[in-house]
Amino acid sequence: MKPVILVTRKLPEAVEDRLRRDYQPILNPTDTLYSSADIINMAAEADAILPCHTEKFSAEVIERLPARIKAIANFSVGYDHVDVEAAKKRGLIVTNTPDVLSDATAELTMMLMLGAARRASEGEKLVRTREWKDWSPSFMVGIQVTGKRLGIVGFGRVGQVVAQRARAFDMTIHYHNRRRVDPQLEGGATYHESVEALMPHCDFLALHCVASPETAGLLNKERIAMLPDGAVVVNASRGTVIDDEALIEALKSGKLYAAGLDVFNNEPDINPAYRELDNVFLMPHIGSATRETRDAMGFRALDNLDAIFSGREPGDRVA
Ligand code: 8YV
Repeated sequence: MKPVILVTRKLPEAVEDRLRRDYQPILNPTDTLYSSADIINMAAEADAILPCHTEKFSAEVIERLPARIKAIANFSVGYDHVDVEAAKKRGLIVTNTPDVLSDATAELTMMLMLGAARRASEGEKLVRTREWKDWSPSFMVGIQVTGKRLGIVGFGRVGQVVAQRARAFDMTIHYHNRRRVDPQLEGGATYHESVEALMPHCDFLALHCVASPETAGLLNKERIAMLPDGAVVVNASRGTVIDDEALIEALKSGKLYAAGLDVFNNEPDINPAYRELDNVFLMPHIGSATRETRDAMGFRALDNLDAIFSGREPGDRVA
């Protein structure tokens, strides 16, 4: 008997084809957003769950999952939506999909930097609403990305690709990471031992750290004050790493020139003040949203399931 996989969201065609070939998938063709109660009920028939970050697996949900569930094979690199300790306690295997979304997320980060610096939201709005009337030397003047200092918090897979892409813009790279990375992977980037030490070196600040209790509200009022005046902040990691009130205040006061945000606290019901600000470039959590990457994420999740159900250790085990 092929194992039964509960797939919580509609996945790319090629991924669902492979699921149908190798498993008995419970698919979600209408892409309905399931509640925790729905998932617990549907899991009664399943041997494993293939969820996205939109489904939360708290300790309570994990405790209520039927005993036959062996694994949660995430379609995401981030797994802050899963209580990993609770999963470990229950002997549940948890996997993620690293590597395959680093390029797409780095592209989006560059877009956030460029969009914020060059006032993309304002410009697009002007053209679409027919409010663009003329041109002058002072019209829509932004700031340049080329040659600036980029500070990266979290120099893992995505952070390192962002550094590579940013070097093509002649940016000088500074970073903070829990541990200094191998000098070969640094590519000449300067390591700072603390977030505080990094802040004064950031004309642009890109957040690429994992969401955890330690990084919640990492970019707060005190740290924003340590950034150079007129800095630009971009975030394509998780909304929780930013203290929204502090960021909004700094964008309003002019302490920060602009921000580019793809992720938010409480998505999609974000802090409404962001919508009122011209100097934020907003995207709806699409860092990995390319055809190539979404296929690769699905295949990576399936590689993990294949390993689990053939008694091998999955490549991307996080619990
Ligand atoms: C995905 C992400 O859109 O992989 C992640 O951690 O944030 C995004 O790339 C989403 O999580 C898919 O479940």
